[in-house]
Amino acid sequence: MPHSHLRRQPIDSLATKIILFVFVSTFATALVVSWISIQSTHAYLSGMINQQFPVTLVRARNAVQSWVAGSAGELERIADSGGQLDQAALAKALARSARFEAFFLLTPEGAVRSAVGRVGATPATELRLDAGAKHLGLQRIFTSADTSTTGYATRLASRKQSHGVLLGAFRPQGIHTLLSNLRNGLGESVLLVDGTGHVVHGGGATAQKIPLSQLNAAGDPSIQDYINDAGVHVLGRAIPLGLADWFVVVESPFDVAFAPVVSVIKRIFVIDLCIILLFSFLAYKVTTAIVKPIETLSDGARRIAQGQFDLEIPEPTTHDEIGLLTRTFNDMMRKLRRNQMEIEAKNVELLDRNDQLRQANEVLEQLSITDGLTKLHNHRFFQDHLTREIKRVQRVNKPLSMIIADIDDFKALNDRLGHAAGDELLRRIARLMNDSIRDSDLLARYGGEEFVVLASDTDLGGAEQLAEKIRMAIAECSFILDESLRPTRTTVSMGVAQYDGNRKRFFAAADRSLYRAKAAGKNCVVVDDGEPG
Ligand code: GH3
Ligand code: MG
Ligand code: MG
Repeated sequence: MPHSHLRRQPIDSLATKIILFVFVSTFATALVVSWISIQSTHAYLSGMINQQFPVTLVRARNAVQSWVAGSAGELERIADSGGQLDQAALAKALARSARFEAFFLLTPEGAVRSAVGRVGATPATELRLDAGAKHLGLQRIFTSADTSTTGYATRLASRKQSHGVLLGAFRPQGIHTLLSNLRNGLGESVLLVDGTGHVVHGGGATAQKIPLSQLNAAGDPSIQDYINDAGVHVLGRAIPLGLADWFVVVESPFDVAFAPVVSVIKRIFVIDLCIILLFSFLAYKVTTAIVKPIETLSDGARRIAQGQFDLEIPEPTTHDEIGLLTRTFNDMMRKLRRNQMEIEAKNVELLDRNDQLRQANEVLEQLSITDGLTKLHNHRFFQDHLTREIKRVQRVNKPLSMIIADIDDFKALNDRLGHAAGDELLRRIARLMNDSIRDSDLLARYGGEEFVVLASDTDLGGAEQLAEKIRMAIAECSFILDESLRPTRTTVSMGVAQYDGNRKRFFAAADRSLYRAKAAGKNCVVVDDGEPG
């Protein structure tokens, strides 16, 4: 089963870094593009407003001026009609007029003498009735407490019958329609305001008063933005009307004028969000496609490091770098596995060989210290053992004795019964002697038909007793050595000596004693008396 669990990504993993990088770069790009788009939309709209407002203003001024001029002409004709300008004549004229909704006959001081038309309209108390001027021009007329319209006044100075002022009040709808028609679709209103900033005709405006001082600050005719007295944030611009001290103002709510920018911002935000999410998702997909095989590989590498060679990573069908890497990895793994198996097999073989060698060594070592015929320790082992025993007895201060035994007339027995019988006798005597000694004693074949016993912790007397015991055991035994089944008897001579601190003297003393035993007629034990020769 391939190992393909998806582990939680650590924060500093390659995948997180790539996704974060894509996210940040997409976000930054979107931010820059959005900023540029918003800026250019804003610039475009500002340009349009900057271009449009003056055009609208000039058109409005011209329209108002020509409308006023037309109205003045009409009023002039009424004034110059020749007849008595009484109530009836005014009513007749009003019925024919499309521009006026009321006529007032005023005293030269401005007091209303008579009026026809719309009831409730009253001339403003502050009518501008410049002395000496025939045309008194545009006037403000209140139609109720807080609404006003415009009128035009002309002096009837030359007429005896109606000495005073003729004031005509415009139909508000007339100017209103005029101003409304000038709008350009930027949500703007075209207003007519008097010199104090009061809105006389508002083409759809809600404001009552315009901050004229701000609009004309330092004679700057550029577009201003301000909060009007209806509490609306507006963009506005004013130019003098050229009649009285009035102004034409164009005003557009900020929200309406820049609605396209807001809509662009909204759309851009949604698009940005989609782009960022899409790219982040793609980055996640791509990263997973790259990082997952790498993770699987690194997992494999980690397992190799732990000594596991039994895994095979599923190879991708693609021929890209990852595919190549995976295939190479699996090749490497297979080779490692093969090598590992070879090494293990060789190791088993080696262990086996080692075992054999160890056994052979043990046998060899045993052989090197054993006499092949009697299976007793050999001369060489005896010498080594003696060295150890000397050291030990010196340390513990105990006696150490040696018995050398030599079979009597062995040559004759050999000659009589044959070499094989001689060998058998050697084996039987070895066994007999071995049965006579203690575990702590060492019996060895010293050479030819000679044996040696190293009796530990035994003094000369003890060794003599042991020698005597051995001698008697052999002397009393009859041996059957060949097919003739004839019992044969034999004897041994023995020399006994005790270690006195000198190894050479130790041997010499034992040897000497044996020689004496032979000289004394054999089959006897001679104990070293310390006398040389
Ligand atoms: P003595 O009583 O004085 O010891 O006389 P001996 O004949 O025993 O002594 P000698 O030293 O003259 O003879 C020893 C003989 O032991 C000579 C040799 O043929 C025989 N011999 C030595 N080693 C072996 C052996 O391994 N097997 C056999 N069968 N004979 C051996
Ligand atoms: Mg001998
Ligand atoms: Mg002998």
